[in-house]
Amino acid sequence: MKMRFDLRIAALTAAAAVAVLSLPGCSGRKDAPPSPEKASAVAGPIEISPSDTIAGLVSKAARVVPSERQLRWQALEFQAFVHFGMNTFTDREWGQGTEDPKLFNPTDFDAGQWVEAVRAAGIRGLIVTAKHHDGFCLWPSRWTEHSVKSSPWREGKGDVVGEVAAACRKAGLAFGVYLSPWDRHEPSYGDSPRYNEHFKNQLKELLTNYGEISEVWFDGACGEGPNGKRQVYDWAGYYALIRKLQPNAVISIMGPDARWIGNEAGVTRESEWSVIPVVGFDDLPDEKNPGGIAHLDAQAKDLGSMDRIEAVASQGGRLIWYPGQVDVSIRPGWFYHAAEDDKVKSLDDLLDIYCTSVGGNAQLLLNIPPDKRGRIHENDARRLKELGERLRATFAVNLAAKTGHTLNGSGSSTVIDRDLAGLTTFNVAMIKEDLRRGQRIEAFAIDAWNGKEWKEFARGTTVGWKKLLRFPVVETTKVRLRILKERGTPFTGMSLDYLIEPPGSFGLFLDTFRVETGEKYRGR
Ligand code: FUL
Repeated sequence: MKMRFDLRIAALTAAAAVAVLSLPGCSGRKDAPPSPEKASAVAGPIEISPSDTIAGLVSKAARVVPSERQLRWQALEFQAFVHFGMNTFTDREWGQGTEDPKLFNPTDFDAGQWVEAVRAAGIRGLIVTAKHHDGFCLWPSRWTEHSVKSSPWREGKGDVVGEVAAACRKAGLAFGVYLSPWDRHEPSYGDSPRYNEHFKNQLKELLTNYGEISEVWFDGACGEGPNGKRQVYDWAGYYALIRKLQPNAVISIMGPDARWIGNEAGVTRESEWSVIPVVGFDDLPDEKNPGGIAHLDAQAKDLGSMDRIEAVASQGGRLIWYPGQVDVSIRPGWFYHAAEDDKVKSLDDLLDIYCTSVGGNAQLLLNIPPDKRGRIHENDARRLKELGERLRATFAVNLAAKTGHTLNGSGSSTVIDRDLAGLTTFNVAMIKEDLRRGQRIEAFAIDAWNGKEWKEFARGTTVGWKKLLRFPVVETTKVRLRILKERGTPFTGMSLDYLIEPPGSFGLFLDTFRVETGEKYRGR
């Protein structure tokens, strides 16, 4: 049922691989210190090599920043994945491609209901499975008969992609598409050039007929076609088409903009880096390198530590901005199965997933599969509403806002003291880095003043887009954030003021439900 993880490792496109930068002052003799005045942020690969000093590598790592499209994508934080299609009607996870299109017949399809249900959870974008591995298209593609137009639904005049895109637009949600390159129906599959043309034709329809597409989600599954040959995908061609027709769209998983987190259980690493070292310079997935980016194992425990960066530098490679996306289903399966109606994840589980993904420097892509009616089932809709209410209640008031702070020191000794507005009670903390200045924090701790001395109540490693920490209730008048380890020595002149300006990048919150019930946090 689960896909082949080894094939899901992400890819870097030649299109995105802008000229590799060699920064003066950051390579050369082992003892040469990095040159702060020459350091500037780079939204693109930075070359690393055996001649880099340790300090030089740290300096380079601190300088890699996201592209504008990656930054916008990261700010979405929480998206819905919607698996809907032939499998919904056959009660399967993977179809064969031989299913009769007449089986596709939702009795009460309502894209507006999907959008309302996901918005209730605070979700800001939606990605629909326009075509899954069985090849059945949810839009009336002119390149195949295996689509909604051959189904009885709306007498073959319907367009799921069109209705969902319109509902998202109306509600202000970002809209993206999942398009499976693996197609078990299409006869040209396996005849590589012919299928690649077919696939690009379909991609073009999706990229031109449905307004702004925020994300194109590619899975890496690849099989043999009816001719017994293995399909060789034209990734470079797919990426070029997307960049041309939808330059703001993020290409995920088998793509250069966002990587798979490495599991489908909603778990992030304790240290989740967006600055990732990759070996070599040959980026596109091929037969020898189905994972895309050379030697990048999306499931590896360590993707971005300085040890890893050093190891990659010793072989020669690049540092890229490659943020993680957590795809996880609200139910055991990706598609709807009536037998799983009572297996919708609990609110606690969803909160844990939210805190460790959105609050763990990743984007959360929560799958919610509509049922045979074409509606999000009541049980899932109820859970989404509960989740949204809980998140809104918790994050409504930042108890650390509008209070004074002082900043002492810089680099690894940086301490930010913050006076609170009187005695304040909280059990959630939030820290954010300004990613336009890269991802730099390697370790931090937060202390509370107990009237006599500072007492540490939370600590963590990476921060990135957002770090959320949950802990037993703390009551204090003053907190301080200590940066224990930081990358980017060349930036010390600028200090860490980006952590507290603009307001909202440091937060303290009270999740009252946890106080009342004494609920235990089971995540990190
Ligand atoms: C996998 C697919 O094989 C699953 O069916 C599902 O779509 C998941 C999100 O990606 O690769």
